[in-house]
Amino acid sequence: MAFTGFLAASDISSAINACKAKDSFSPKTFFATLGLSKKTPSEIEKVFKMLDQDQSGFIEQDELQLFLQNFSKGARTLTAAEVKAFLVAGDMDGDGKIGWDEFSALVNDS
Ligand SMILES: [Ca+2]
Repeated sequence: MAFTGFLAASDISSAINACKAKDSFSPKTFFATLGLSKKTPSEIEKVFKMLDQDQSGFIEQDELQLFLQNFSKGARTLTAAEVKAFLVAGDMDGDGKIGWDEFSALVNDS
């Protein structure tokens, strides 16, 4: 898995398991469980680039929906309500997607 180098597999499974139930996902809780805010900016950027599957420079809604599957292939997709809440938490300029500065602010706030 792409993240194995700097994220502990046990932290990834804890984070995934904590939001198994639909509508239980919280980006801040997820990032906190991963310990992502303690990683270096370049490591956090690697995670951002992985989530930005089409390399557009933004994490769009379809990519947010598949967010968990980047960490664990068998994970569920996020519900429409969770995608919306993710944007409320992270999309500071209201353009409907999450850019690098917004992602890094969200991670450092978790
Ligand atoms: Ca994108």
